[in-house]
Amino acid sequence: MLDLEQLETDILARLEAAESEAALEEIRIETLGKKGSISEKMKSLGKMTPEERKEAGPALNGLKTRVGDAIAARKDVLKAAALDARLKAETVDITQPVRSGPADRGRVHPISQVMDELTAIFADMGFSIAEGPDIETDFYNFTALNIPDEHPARQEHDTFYFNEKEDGSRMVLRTHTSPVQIRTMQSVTPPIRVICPGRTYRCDSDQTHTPMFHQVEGLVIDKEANLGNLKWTLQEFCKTFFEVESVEMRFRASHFPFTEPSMEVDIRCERVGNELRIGEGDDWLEILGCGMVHPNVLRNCGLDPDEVQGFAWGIGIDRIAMLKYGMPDLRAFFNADTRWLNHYGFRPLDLPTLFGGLSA
Ligand code: 2U9
Repeated sequence: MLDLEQLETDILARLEAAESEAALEEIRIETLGKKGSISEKMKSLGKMTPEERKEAGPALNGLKTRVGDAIAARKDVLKAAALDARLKAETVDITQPVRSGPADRGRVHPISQVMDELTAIFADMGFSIAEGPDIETDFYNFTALNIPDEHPARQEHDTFYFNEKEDGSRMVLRTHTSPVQIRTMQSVTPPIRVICPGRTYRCDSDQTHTPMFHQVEGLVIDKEANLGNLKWTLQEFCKTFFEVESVEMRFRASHFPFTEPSMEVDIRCERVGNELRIGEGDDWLEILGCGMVHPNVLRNCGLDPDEVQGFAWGIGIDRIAMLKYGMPDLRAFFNADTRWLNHYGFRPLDLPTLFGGLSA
C-alpha cells in the first residue's frame, strides 16, 4: 500500500502547486480520467484475490474520493483568488469627476426658457395652457376675431397665405395665437383662464422682425372679469417675470379689432450703458397689448355678451426674452449657432419654478 500513499502525496502536492483551472483539469485527467493513474489501479482490482481486493478496494476508493475532493477544493481557492484579483483591478475611483453627458452639454434655447417661465407664472395664478395648429382657417385667424373680409388689419398682418382650395378658401399661417383662444371659447364653458404660447408668422423681416416669431396670449372670461383684474394680472406677471419688487405700468389707449377698449402697455425702465433696468428710471418701454374682449368676438364663439365678459392680452415672447436676457439681435435667435446657444442658453435641468427661482 505504500505506493498508494506515495501516489496520494504526489497528487496532493501537484494540486497544491497548480495555479490555474486548466492545470487542475490536466491533473484530474491524469489521475481520475479513463486512463488516469488511479483509474488504472481500479482496473487491477479484478485480477486480485478476494483477500487482496478486500484491502485494496476501500483504499483505492478512499484515494479516489480524497483526490476528487482536493481538486474541487483547489478549484474553489483558485476561483476566489481570480475574483479577488478582478475586483482589485476593477476598483472605481469615486474621487474622479463625473464624465459630462448630454444633460450637461446641451442648452435650452432662451425662447423655450421664457416659455417655461411664462407657463410657471400663469399656472401659479390658476391659468391653463392651450395650444393649437400653426396652419389655420381664415375664420379662426380673422373672421371670428372681428376682422371681416377687406378689413385693413388683414393687410397689416402681412399674412402668409396657402394656395386657394377648390372652394376658393385659403388656409393661412396664423398671424397670432388668438385662434387658440377662439377654439377654447368654443369648447370650454366659462369661467375660462387660459394662456396660449406658440409660433406665429408674418411676412416681415428686419432687425426687429422675423417671419416666424413667438407670442403668448392670455384670455379670461367670466361673469364680471374687468379692467381692474386685467391690470392686476399684468402687473403681477411683469413683477414675477422681470424678477423685481415693483413695476410701474402705463396703459395707453389703442385700437385692436378684437378688443374694446384696447390698450398698449409700457413699463418704466432705465438704460444704463448696455444694461436695461426694469421698474426704475425715466424711460418707458412698450411690452404688450391688451383690452376687454370685443362683444362681437364673444358672439362669434357662441357666448352671450350680456352674460359673460372678459379680457385678453398679447405679448411678443422673443422681445421680452431679449429685454430680460440682454440679447441685442433678434435674428441670432434662429441662426442655430451653438456658440450663441452656449452663451445665452440655459442648463436643461435648471427648470424655472416660482419657488426655486425663474432664471436662477
Ligand atoms: C381673443 C380676444 C382677444 C389678444 C391681444 C394684443 C392685444 C396685442 C401684440 C403684442 C405684441 C402682438 O406679438 S405682438 O406683436 N398683441 O397687442 N393681443 S389684445 O386679444 C385677444 C385674443 C383672443 C379671443
